[in-house]
Amino acid sequence: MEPLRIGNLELDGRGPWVMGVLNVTPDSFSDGGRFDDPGRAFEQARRMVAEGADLIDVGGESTRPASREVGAEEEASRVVGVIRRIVAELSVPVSIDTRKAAVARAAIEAGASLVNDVSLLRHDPALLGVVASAGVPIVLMHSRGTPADMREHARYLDVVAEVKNELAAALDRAVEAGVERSRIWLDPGIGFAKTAAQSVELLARLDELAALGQPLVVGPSRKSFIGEITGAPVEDRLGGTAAAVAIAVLKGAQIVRVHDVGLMRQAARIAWAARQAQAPARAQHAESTRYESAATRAGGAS
Ligand code: HH2
Repeated sequence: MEPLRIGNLELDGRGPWVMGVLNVTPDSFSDGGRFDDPGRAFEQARRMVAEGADLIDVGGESTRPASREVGAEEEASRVVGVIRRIVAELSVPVSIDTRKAAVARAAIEAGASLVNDVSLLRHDPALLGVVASAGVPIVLMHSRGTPADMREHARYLDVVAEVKNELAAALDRAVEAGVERSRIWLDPGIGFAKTAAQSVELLARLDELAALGQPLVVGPSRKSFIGEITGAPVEDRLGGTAAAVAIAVLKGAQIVRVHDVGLMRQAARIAWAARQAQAPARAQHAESTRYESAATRAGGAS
């Protein structure tokens, strides 16, 4: 796989990337209203960078179930100044979490170097053109329906196979529209049109999505599946988030999108180290299977 590039940074195999969440919104599910003032948003970005964030994902519209859609102008006005200041004062790449072409364009002009689309290209047909012509990477996150009705779409016979097929179709669309394959990252969309059981299954079988050959982003941070399984309220889901981050990285995620950067960076790094430690064992297993099948072909199956 080619190294991941964003702006002039490169993910060179040294470990998972941590994407710090910055919601400049009044109504996000876990931090709504905490950072909707530009000064407080910038301070939060600074804190996340100090804790080891590799990039900051700035969003100006909540997409939690049943959230209110925000107009492009209002959304852009929430994020543009904050992005400009982060890019100027903190040396960290910024991604823009938006479904809208106009917001993506304004954010890229302000210095964002990645577009994070939670609509899987369904919301705005002009988004791909903006991404392709700017030459920035894009995260294609799996979802169905809209934030208003996504709960009704959590119906799958095999959630992993269907998410994989829908991600593969979006990947093809992006490539056809002129986005370079190496600039496309995929995300199973934990909690988006997924029940708690489906979200957990996607984490547990994430390696099946790795077969698509693209970098994987996973965003389990503080989400409701953790509350449903553990009973913990949204302000007390650090342990559940850390476990989900560790599973995601062990199963093949390269980027984790989290609110609590310092703690989740530790969890991600331990899981990454464990994954590296498994690699020789996997290679050995592949080698022994090869010997076995050669022996079987030669008739020496004893
Ligand atoms: N989750 C949320 C928003 N954007 N992007 C990616 N790639 N993956 C995710 O899992 C993901 C995402 C929802 O979380 P949050 O931003 O904290 O909440 P809200 O949508 O209420 O602002």
